[in-house]
Amino acid sequence: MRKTTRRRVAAIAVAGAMLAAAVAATTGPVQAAAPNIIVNGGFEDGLTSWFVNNGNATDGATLSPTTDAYGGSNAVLVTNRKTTGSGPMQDLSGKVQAGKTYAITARVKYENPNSPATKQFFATMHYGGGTYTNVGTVTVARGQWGLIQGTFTIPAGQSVSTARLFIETPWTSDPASAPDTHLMDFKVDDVSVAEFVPSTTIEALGKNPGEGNPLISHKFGADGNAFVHDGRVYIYMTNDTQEYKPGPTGVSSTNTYASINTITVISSDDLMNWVDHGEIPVAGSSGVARYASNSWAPAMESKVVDGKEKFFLYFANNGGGSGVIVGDSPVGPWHDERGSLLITGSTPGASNGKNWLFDPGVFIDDDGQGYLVFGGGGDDGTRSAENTNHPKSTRVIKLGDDMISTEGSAEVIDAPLVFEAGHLFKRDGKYYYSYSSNFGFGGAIDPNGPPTGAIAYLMADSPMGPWTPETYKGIIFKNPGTYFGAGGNNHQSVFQLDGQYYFTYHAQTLNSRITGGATQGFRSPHLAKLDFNADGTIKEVKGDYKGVEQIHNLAPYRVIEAETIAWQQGIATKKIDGGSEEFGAQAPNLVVHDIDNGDWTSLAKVDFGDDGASAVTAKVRPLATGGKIQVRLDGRTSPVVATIPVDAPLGEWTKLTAQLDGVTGVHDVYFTYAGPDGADLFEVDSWSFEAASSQGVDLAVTASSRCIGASTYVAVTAVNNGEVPATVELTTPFGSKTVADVAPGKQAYQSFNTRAGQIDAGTVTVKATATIDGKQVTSTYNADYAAASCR
Ligand SMILES: [Ca+2]
Ligand SMILES: [Ca+2]
Ligand SMILES: [Ca+2]
Repeated sequence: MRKTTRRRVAAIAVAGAMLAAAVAATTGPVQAAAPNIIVNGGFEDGLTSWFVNNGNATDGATLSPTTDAYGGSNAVLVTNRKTTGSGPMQDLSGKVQAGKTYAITARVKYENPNSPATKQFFATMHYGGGTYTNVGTVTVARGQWGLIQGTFTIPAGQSVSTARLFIETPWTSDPASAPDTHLMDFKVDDVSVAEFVPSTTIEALGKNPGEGNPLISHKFGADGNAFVHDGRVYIYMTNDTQEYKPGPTGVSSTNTYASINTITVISSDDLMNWVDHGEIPVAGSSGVARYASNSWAPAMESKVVDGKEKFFLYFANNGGGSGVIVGDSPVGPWHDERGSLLITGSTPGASNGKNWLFDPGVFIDDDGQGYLVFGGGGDDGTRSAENTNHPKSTRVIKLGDDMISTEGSAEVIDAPLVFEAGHLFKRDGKYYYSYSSNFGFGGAIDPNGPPTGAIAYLMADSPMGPWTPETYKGIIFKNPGTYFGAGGNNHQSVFQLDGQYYFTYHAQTLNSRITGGATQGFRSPHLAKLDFNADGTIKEVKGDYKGVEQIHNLAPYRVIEAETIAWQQGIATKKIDGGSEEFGAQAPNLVVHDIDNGDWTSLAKVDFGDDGASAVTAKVRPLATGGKIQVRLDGRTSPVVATIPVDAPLGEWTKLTAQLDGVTGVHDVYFTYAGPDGADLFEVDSWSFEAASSQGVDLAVTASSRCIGASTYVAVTAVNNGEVPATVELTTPFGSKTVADVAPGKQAYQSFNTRAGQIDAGTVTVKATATIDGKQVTSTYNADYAAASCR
């Protein structure tokens, strides 16, 4: 099996030949797996493929094997150096290509007691002639192995016919004048050069424990539109993550929105723990609406049509039009019922020839009539005050009963300084049209209207308005730049949950935390409470990281998708085949992946009750040996209350359980992931907890191993010592069996054929469920069996 590399690389700026390279302080992205192109990088084959750099006539040194290795049992020792460039070299001609980016790592150590306490080392590429480029570096303490790291892109026009890599110390013209400083002996081990394949996994802590904003920190999501269904709020967002392409320094190119053709969905019923439902493929050749090329700024409503509740997801096909797809549930499956865009330039009243036909906002009134607001832009190039303050670029139109057609003509909304992000809602018989103001079209901005890039609103007595400048009531939310430094566009929605109104907005907060301040247009969803004055006007919202309060505790005694996350660091999510155990067979199911040693996820305010939890179960797919899940309460460095060893067959989904003792009351639960460094440890699909009970199901469980012929068997016996019948599930590594209605005093028994002549000692798990005093109670027992050999 080929060993793959997977490591964090430090960002490195490479300067000219033999000059000190400046190393940036930021942590670069984790690189995805790619093979090492260095031969014998660990010197386990002695000096094979290595020689002394001979780029200059004066270079010279002696290479010899040493058993003082960083890895394995050998390394290389460099002695008798004549120049600072005299170090071990390998020829990469024909292996590296111009224009490609590579990651380099190597271990280096020097021990000369007369040398400085620290010393810088370089990995350097020599492309022939005088072209030397430092591609990785470290400053290492004397006597310790240091890690040379770097990423480098070979310039597009660079000849690589004599590409060579070597390890050296910083150049100086007269090294012999201070040989202990410049020409010390050193050792090198574990040299690796691999093509750099950037990972889009976000490594930064993007959402601080205890805080509510941004709602998610493992991906982006813009233009959030909230939709409440069955006590749960779903937020549909422009999938900015499609444009996120971090380079070797961990910084992405700017978000142009051009490639965005999916909509990302999250949901929560408590406003702190958010479930990732993945991406809806809306536009493009593999989208539901193949006639569209983009899916920006979604909006969602549901309505019973022909006796069946349907879910209508509207989207902007860039600035040119708007479409709608139809779902069977808030998370699909999705259908194209129309076959063409809903709003185009030929929609009656929609276009004035200069406005955008995007940003659909859907609203259904109490009488079942649907409305769509849309539109934006409208700069006519005149730089006039009239065009700036009254571009009249947005519209409202009635929807047909089917919600996928329009009725009549679109009416102009004359909202002061309007630009985009129209959203319509109703409260106490009043209708509200909120929108983002523009950033100036060149004319003087009317001080009686909103400031630029803010969320402003109008109030009227009908969904159709008329929406005149006289209905303008002020602003709800200033530009996000006011609160978070990074500004940009502004987008909002309003929803009601448990009697409270909330306001969604977006801000480039995760983007800014990834880069340490700079932003490239990647937006994240935020929430705030929305309060009203007695006259129905809106109290201004202020942006913050604190967000909103969790509105109720999380119930643990059930399946909880592992893609339910309050706070996390270092993980990513992906969709897998099959439905969701928690949300149903038709709902998409995601798993947490890219789990490295030190990564973690968490659930906020889990209520274990007075009797507490007796066990925690993870549905996992092991990818490496030696991984484990540690469960902690109230902090990611708090004491471990349970450990789930993830030792099961690699690549197979399996449920693993650990017992919990004395976990009662309400706690934030942290799952911290541990295992060997550099390995992709496992994936997690779901969690579940089992309630302890003062009235548990009373079982006596025993397990044993024995031989029948040449095969080993594991036998499990569970005697029901309780007073009511119990359903008993016997689980071993060799299979499981469920016995229903085991009467008091009776037993469940199964002998499992291991189909092996020899087995190691192990543990069986027995789960019993019974109804005690009208309450369903589940108890879990473990029992050990001995190793056996029947050969
Ligand atoms: Ca070695
Ligand atoms: Ca990770
Ligand atoms: Ca899942």
